Amino acid sequence: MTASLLEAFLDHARTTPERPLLTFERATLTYGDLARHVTAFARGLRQRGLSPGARVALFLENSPQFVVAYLGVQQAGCVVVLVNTAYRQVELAHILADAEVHTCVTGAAGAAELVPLREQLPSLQALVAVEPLTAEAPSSLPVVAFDALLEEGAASSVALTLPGAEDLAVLGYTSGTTGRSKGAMLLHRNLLANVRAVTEAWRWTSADRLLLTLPLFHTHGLMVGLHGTLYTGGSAELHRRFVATDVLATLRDDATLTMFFGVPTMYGRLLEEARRTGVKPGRLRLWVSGSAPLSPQLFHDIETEFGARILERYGMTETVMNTTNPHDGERRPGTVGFPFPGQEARVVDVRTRQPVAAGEAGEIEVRGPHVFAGYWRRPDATTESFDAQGWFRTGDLGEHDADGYLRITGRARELIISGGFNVYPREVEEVLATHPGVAEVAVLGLPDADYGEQVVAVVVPPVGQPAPEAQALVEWCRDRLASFKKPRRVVFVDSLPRNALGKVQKHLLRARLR
Ligand code: MCA
Ligand code: AMP
Repeated sequence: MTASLLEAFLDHARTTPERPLLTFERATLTYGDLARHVTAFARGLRQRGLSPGARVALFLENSPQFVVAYLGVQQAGCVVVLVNTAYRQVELAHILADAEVHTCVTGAAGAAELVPLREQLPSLQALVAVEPLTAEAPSSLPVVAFDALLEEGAASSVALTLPGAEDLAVLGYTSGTTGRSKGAMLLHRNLLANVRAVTEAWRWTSADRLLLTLPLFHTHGLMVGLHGTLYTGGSAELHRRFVATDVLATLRDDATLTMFFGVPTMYGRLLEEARRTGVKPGRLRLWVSGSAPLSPQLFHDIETEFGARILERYGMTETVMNTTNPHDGERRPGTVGFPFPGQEARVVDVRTRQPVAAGEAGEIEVRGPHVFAGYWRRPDATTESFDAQGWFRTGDLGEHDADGYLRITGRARELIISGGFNVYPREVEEVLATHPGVAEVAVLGLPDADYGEQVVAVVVPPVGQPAPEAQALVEWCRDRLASFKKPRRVVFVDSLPRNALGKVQKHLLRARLR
């Protein structure tokens, strides 16, 4: 019995080593090539003293090294910690300390961000550098070059045991209402169950070739795009990042591609680029959208311009993929379809926690083998998120159509989704509140034509002081947090509307600012 996605990949590498797997900047790696590097990476880590269960962070852009490190960490029996490359010191220090990361695989920019945090991260013992570093690492933090680690591993014969189904594979950091992110513990069996369900539902086979331009440090690119490719024995063209002009040209020129996955912002930009240049993509068998709501307007515009009905699906870091529109039946715009095979989803009343009838709104709950094992070292948060029957509370609001299609209608928790990246208002508020020109602040999301939602800060300056420059507040955030979390708009007010309990009434601010 296959216990992990890693094992499924190694099986393909054994039976069809010559099959192409990953093309990146015109160079192609076969299954056999990748497996050799993965095993060498795993041995290199073990040779350097990492024990099974140790946490290894990937703070890396898309590249073949990312894929080697991701699978290599797993083959060493260690746990992958995913880190968005946009994260700055506040986010990095929290994640690396919370997960007690032992080793971080990164590039020059990542090391420059990390090295000043050395004192705050006593558990961090080593960096694996995918390129020469510009920042000098302290002597207490050994740096090994990625290629040197592979050489060490290739020369080593250290024994490796494949991870078991119940072992922890990945910590995916995601925030709750508290603003401090928590590590969602995904076991090997969760990843395997979900990739089986997704590939079955989407009729994904070894004949498929995916254009993968989503970042690999988040669930969508990694656990849908890469996992599906590895599981089916298919192949992918990987881009370092999404650039609409390049993606459209690739879709026009490369007739071997069969699938594209993206967030709605990517579809909006492809459409705009196609209209501007007259360039049309070739025919694909499957276009998938997720991570944020796809507007019915964009769905129809893509159908008109590209001749394709996008398949929209719904997922979360904690659960990977939850529901999907049908591959073969009607793909209904504005909905996220039905649970994947072997999984369940329901809508419950937020007070009674009882399932509601079709057409009635409530909170979406999910259950099944794809659902994570809990939050890392946060039993309180884990208990709050599950009921006694094992249903996980997603924090998303929704309702069912009469014939069962699920619609996401809102969020029970405070969350802004900008271009598919999550921004928790509380985290931005905490950073802005430390600026001397801010007495009070509320952060909220307003509609944005490109990113879906944009971050807006409403600021009360200290009494008797002039308001600071809006740009100074934006820079304050940019220096401390990922740049995509900075406010796109700053509004100054004399006071914030509050209810009798003193809670800021964001819905009033939202109505006023629209
Ligand atoms: C970049 N910027 C953004 C965003 N992305 N601002 C707001 N929202 C964003 N999403 C800012 C940068 O900080 C920078 O600001 C400036 O835009 C230009 O940066 P650049 O990298 O050129 O950005 P871009 O080309 O505009 O990027 C747009 C993008 C990217 C390609 C749509 O945001 C992206 O890759 N999104 C995908 C996110 C994703 O994979 N989510 C899945 C999460 P400055 O110049 O001022 O510094 S997984 C998930 O949600 C669940 C599981 C699910 O269901 O999938
Ligand atoms: P993350 O914490 O990055 O895993 O983001 C998960 C959240 O993204 C979900 O809880 C939803 O709020 C949102 N999301 C994912 N897919 C969709 C979708 N198709 N439509 C609307 N929201 C979505």
